[in-house]
Amino acid sequence: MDVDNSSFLWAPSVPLLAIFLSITLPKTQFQRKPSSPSPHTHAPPRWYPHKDPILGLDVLFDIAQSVYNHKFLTFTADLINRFNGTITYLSLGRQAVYTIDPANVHAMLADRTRCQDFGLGPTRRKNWKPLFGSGIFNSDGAVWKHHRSTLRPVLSRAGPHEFEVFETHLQTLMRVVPADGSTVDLQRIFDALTLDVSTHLFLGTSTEVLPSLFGSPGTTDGDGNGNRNRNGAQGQEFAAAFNYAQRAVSGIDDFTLSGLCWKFLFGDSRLEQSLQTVHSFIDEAIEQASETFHADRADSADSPGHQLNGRGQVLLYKLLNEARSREDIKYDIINLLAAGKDSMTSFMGSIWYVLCQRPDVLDNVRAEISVLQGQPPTVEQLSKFSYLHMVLQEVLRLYPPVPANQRTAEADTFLPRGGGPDGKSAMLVPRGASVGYSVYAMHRLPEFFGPDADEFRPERWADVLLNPRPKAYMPFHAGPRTCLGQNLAMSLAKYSTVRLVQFYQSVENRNVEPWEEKLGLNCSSRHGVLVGLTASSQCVSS
Ligand code: HEM
Ligand SMILES: *[C@@H]1O[C@H](CO)[C@@H](O)[C@H](O)[C@H]1NC(C)=O
Ligand SMILES: CC(=O)N[C@H]1CO[C@H](CO)[C@@H](O)[C@@H]1O
Repeated sequence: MDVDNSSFLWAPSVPLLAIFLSITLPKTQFQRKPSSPSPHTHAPPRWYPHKDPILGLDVLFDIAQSVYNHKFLTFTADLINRFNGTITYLSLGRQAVYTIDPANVHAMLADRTRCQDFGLGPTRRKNWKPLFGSGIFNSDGAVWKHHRSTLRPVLSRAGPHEFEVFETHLQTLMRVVPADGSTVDLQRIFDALTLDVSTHLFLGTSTEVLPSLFGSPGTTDGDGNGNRNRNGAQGQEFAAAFNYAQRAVSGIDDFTLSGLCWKFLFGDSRLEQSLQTVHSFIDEAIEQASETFHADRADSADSPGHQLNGRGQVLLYKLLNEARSREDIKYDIINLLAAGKDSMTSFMGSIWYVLCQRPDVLDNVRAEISVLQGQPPTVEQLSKFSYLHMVLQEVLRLYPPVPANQRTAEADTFLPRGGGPDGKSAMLVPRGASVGYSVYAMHRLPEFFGPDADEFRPERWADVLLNPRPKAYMPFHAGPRTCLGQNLAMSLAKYSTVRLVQFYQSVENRNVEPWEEKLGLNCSSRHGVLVGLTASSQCVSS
């Protein structure tokens, strides 16, 4: 399942590298004159002092090296900081921008008049198409708007139904994961857990990958309606195919010599196969659900009020209820699974990476949730744990699951900073230029978070100064494309943190290496999150 181990050392980092180098750019003329002068005054961009003024290979080399050393995030942060937050540079001869200035990032993502000038870029739309279609993750303009407005209302806030699903899978976790003090990798466990939870929530049946990791049968009974349980081996096959397809469409392995040779000689037959596995898994789920859905419809014609037999909570049924095409529904589901799974794994992994090394923080959480006396929290109770909330905000600050991202200018436009000799004036951004941004770096800016910005200190969120939140804080990014799963993500993270603290009396740190980035589709810990768990006597499941 873990393809990363076999790949060339810096291969997983390539999406971010591509972002920095804007390899995904369409043809952009170097220092192209803007076609329509804007009413604002702009200084010329402040250029990186390239040693190679034609292609900018000097930057390429430095970045490749930082990626090789798993220091891309800190390297770019330091570099851009030296240039007052924004730099214009050459990426294989094309003009590109990199910024960690919150004013620029807000203008690009959230400014009403500006954000429409920036899109995902044509190459991403093309490369991602085989897996994501023209889903929410891979479309701009009217198509994106259509997906966004359909998905927003059906991705409801987490309520009692979602909590019940979380609980089911956390019970499984507690049942199958060794709690005798032996070392386990929580990141791997969370990777399985988040897939099991999201398939359960979105499809109504869970992949049950987590128990099969430990050679244990699943316990949930699918949709409880006699439909075939899509668990165990089939779930694992889907998980492996989905992971591989995500990597392949993102082009990660194209940057390794072995990957390229392989593709040249044999084509990517594994991608074809993976895509087929993913698509048929989802197709089958939709097929089953729609049969049940129509049966329910027929029933409820006889007895109104009995609609959907309670399955109305499942996202897939809600989408069927909207009478959308199967194709549309399939891509919505695939896009949602991709959006939620890796980012959630990263988030939960980071929470425990911190907790196992900070007994003081863990003790405070334990004290706060002791009112529950080992019982699962209700929606209401969970929302009241303010210390827990601060801990999670602080984890998202120092370890943002989506640490860097990119947009492409789709028109000649401008950004408020990056021009003039000191980089502090507005500057033109020509059509086709890519603009990369690092949330990781923004989250560590002392101007916004104080001189101890690099430290994990949840209490900072209680300071009035940081209330309302600083402009530089955007773990879910900002503007019209801001994360749609934010509420669900926070609820699942909080709920599972509470339950795991209750389940385990001690969580011993077994990480020996310092934290290093593992960049892939999202950012996680390269060495995993290693802990030794000891079950609590208070809260053992029956
Ligand atoms: C801690 C966990 C998560 C983090 C940090 C996160 C972060 C993000 C970020 C930064 C974006 C914006 C990407 C961009 O602007 O290019 C995004 C988009 C999105 N996220 Fe999340 N996400 C998380 C969990 C989830 C979950 C659980 C779901 C699904 C239920 C989800 C669904 C989405 C969707 C659908 C979009 C696309 C929105 C659009 O383009 O209009 N996310 N997420
Ligand atoms: C950053 O800004 C300061 C003051 O505005 C200026 O003196 C300095 O030269 C700038 N640094 C760079 C690298 O442009
Ligand atoms: C490189 C990267 O960060 N990839 C994705 C991680 O997950 C989020 C959504 O949760 C996507 O928006 C990113 O594109």
